[in-house]
Amino acid sequence: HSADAHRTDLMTITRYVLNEQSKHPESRGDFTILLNHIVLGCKFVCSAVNKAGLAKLIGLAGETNVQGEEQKKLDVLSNEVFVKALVSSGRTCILVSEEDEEATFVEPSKRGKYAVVFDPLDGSSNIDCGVSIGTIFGIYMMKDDGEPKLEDVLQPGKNMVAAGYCMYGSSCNLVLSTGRGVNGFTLDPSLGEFILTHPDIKVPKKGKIYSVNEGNASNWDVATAKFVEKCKFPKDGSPAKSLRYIGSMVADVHRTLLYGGIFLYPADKKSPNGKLRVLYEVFPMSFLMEQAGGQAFTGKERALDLVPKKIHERSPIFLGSYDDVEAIKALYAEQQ
Ligand code: AHM
Ligand code: MG
Repeated sequence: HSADAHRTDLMTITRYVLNEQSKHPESRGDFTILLNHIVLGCKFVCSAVNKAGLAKLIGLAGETNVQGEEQKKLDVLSNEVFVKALVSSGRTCILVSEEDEEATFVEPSKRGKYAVVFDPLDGSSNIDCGVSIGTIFGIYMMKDDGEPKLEDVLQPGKNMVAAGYCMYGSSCNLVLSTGRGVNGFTLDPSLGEFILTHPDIKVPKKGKIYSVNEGNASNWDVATAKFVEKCKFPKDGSPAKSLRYIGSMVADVHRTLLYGGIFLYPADKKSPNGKLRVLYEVFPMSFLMEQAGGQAFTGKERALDLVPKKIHERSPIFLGSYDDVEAIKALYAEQQ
């Protein structure tokens, strides 16, 4: 009968977070409310992404609607939905989005104690060919009750109280950590609810896959080049690793979490700080990877120790299975 129980006792993401919170009497449901607004944003983007191909086919995209407005691009639309949902939650003070040059300071009457950093639609160059894309988010607690300042979001990743992503793929998957492990939820479209399908995700200690844009190889530093060489031509008798690279961070990290291995976006001569953004790409994914038992390294330090100076700062990143990240750390140590 346990299989029956599994199907009828649905652990929704709201129920899960409420359960978590009841262990912490000091939190008064504010986090649950904030998360519900993030979840709403994810459901909206999921539905918009699913319709995108069709809209294009029947000639909606780029055309004007009844109000005479041009159809908004999906990433712009997603950003607006997230900003409005987060502000109206009444639980946020500062928002940093990849889409907005400046941080958004929430007006005093709608302020709460959280700061949210997010990339509303990462990998948007993949939309037109139907490849998985996603939303990435991280949540900080404001440092104090005073006026919100940019410093409140320029905190190291280890100070995040929660982080997660939602992947819009063959199914819609939301992966979340509130600092006590990682859990995966899948959207049941008929219920409109995220149901716990991947409890307590642990990344395998060592993986068989490496994931990197090898087109940049001629510009890599010595440690990265040596590492990838070892993946292909291991000298210790272990089998060569497989290469998988989607070019959509959420999808590449999701696979790494579930199957193990390593995801790299290293520095190169053309981009000395790599490509990915610290606050809303590197930090949330590093937070999840550590919470799942893996590691995240910048080439210099533990990724979550980095203290960003600017909201759109970039950093090289190596994250994934514990042993695989250990190997790249050793190669960087050799270069010292
Ligand atoms: P974007 O924020 O402009 O969509 O770029 C971020 C994406 C990530 O999803 C992905 O990991 C990376 O860019 C791929 O970059 P590249 O095409 O250089 O390999
Ligand atoms: Mg992005």
